[in-house]
Amino acid sequence: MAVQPVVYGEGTRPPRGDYARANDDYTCAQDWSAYTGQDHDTYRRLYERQTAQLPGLASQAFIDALPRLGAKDRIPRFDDINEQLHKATRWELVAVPGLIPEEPFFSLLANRKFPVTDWIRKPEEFDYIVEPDVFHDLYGHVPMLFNPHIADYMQNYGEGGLKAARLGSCEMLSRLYWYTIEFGLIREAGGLRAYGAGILSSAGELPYSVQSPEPQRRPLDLLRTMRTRYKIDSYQQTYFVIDSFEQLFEMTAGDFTPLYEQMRGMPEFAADACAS
Ligand code: HBI
Ligand code: FE
Repeated sequence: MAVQPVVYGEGTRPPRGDYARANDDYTCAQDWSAYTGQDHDTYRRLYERQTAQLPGLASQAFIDALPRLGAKDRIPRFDDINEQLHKATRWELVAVPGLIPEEPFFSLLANRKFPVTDWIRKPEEFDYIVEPDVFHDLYGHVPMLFNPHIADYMQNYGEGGLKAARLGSCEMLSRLYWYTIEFGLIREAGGLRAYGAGILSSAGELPYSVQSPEPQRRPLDLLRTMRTRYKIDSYQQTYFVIDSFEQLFEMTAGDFTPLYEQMRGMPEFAADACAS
């Protein structure tokens, strides 16, 4: 049965990936030989530009783990990264043709398999792309999977997602993912730093999220964060800050069912709302 692609955002764009080659669980093989010289050069240029600006902006845990991705001048083979990643936190990268529906996504996470989109943006998309490509998924997400607390938090998120799907609460839970794994900030000894993949893979949003006076920065709070809407195609107007990865893991380790019930009767917040 050919799996159906997922469209992102307002659903006007056809997805980029070739879903016909995906298995029933949406995974596919990373066809490394299909990458062109231009693809590898795009990855090299993205890697170089992003890495030059990490000091003082990216979480130290990210900076320390980044070399585990291996190749800097070409798109790495996922199997090469898996050797180290599995030893470190028992996670495994699997290739996917792009965004996949929530339940297959949650199932992969619940089994410590991280879906990595296997195509890369075109050179003309160097500065911005809406859908996650291999640079966003590999560079943005994978180094943090070497951190034991994030590794366990991501598996819990997958398990929690399967439960949320049964409870009709995926939208609230996806906001937690968005404001932590994608756009989370952390207070470290050196100051405020980014650990979210959407920030760490973006040349513009990395300095903006940590240094700009424009957005508001609030302590991560489940009831506030899961009721705060987000936009997928602009810099965030609100960032949520944690004090440590242990805090993130402990704060989210419990059963969310009562929280979903409690939030159903409460107002939501716009992405730029200042109210508490
Ligand atoms: N699919 N490949 C992929 N990568 C994601 O990060 C992803 C996804 N599907 C759904 C999704 N993220 C979010 O909606 C989660 O909150 C479920
Ligand atoms: Fe992502």
